[in-house]
Amino acid sequence: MNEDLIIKVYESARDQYRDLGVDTDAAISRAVQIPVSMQCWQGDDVLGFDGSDSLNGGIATTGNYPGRAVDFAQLTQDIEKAMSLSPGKLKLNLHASYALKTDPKRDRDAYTIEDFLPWVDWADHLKIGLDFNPTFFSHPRMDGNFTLASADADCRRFWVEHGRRCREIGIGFAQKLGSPCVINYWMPDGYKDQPADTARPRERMLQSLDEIFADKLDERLIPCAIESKLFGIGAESYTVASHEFSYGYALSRHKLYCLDAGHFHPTEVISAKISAVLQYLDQILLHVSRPVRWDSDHVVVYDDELQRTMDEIVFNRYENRVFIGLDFFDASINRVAAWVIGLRNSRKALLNAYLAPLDKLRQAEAAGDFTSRLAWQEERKNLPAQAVWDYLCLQEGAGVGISWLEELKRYERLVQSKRA
Ligand code: RNT
Ligand code: ZN
Repeated sequence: MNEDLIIKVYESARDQYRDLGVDTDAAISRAVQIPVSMQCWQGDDVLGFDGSDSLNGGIATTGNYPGRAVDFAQLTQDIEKAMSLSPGKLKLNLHASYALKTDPKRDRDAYTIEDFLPWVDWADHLKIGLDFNPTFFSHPRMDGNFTLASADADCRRFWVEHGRRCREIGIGFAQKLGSPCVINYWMPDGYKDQPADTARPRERMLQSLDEIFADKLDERLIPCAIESKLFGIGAESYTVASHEFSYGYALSRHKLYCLDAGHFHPTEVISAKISAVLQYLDQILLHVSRPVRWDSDHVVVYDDELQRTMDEIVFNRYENRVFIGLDFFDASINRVAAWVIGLRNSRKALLNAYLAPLDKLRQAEAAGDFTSRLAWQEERKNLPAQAVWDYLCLQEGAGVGISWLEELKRYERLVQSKRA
């Protein structure tokens, strides 16, 4: 589509929305301002750079599409490519396993910001913030699937120290980049079969987390979240940091709760939980993902649940209380395209939330006119949001329509396919 046509189509959409009381220009400027944190781990199948050659801890990447990024230069090149095709404000979400160790003998219990300086310089250069995650998986110091809840005191000490280091590193990121660094704690600890003792591991987990968070650091710079999970591969029967455990921890310790879309029973959805937990918590973190039959971490598509999730944030004015992070890893398609598709869909759903005829919906509801509410909800689905989206992409220089795909194919040919 040529530029003139995009603008013409946009102007007609703008008029249509105006008749419904929706300001499309305002919707665009709000939608592009919301930071979406892009997961670094989509680019290399969650392997990281600090020594592991296989992924464990109850998660798995499937597929063997060629062109996986294997080092800092390749991964940042891929991230930049994906970012250039994804409109709106972005952050990069880094895992501690992506350390570029200045001393090869240094282990995760001794990492400092020195081990991440190339990332900081890179982020600074791109003018984006960094979020962070301690990596409690893919490491020889794990005790089976256990880390912070291990019965082995030495093992626990190692992982507590890792968790503490990551808070300090996060403070450094926030200060150097002038943007808060959200830190997410996800621990895979759990059992394949039903344990005889479900309580003691949780007592140890709680104690370890309390030790990690004992130092009084400025949590406005490093909002810290605990991510719950229902089960992992090889930990199907019991997960220490379950929903009740993690939510309770966040509530009682003034932490954030991280809701991952794939970490609940298959008929549960995180969109239904946001306004409930925010009655009690100041802020939460989302891991926007897509479970297909299980916690499969499929690429985020533009489906009803994604829209409902973004609606919840926007309709309730939770923009400053909900941090949005993406969490999927797919190795069966071009990995950079996977990012672009997930990022574009997330932003498109945010835009569409701002384009909803919310006044009409809420007025109908307040009047008890549920007929009109349903009629408007259905009408909304076919309003010309695509025209507004195309215009947003044009303004942001992020590729209109599917033109990004051609650019991506070129990148695959010239860059990714040349990798060993
Ligand atoms: C695992 C959790 C966790 C990870 C990332 C890599 O089930 O969702 O968030 O996916 O930390
Ligand atoms: Zn997650």
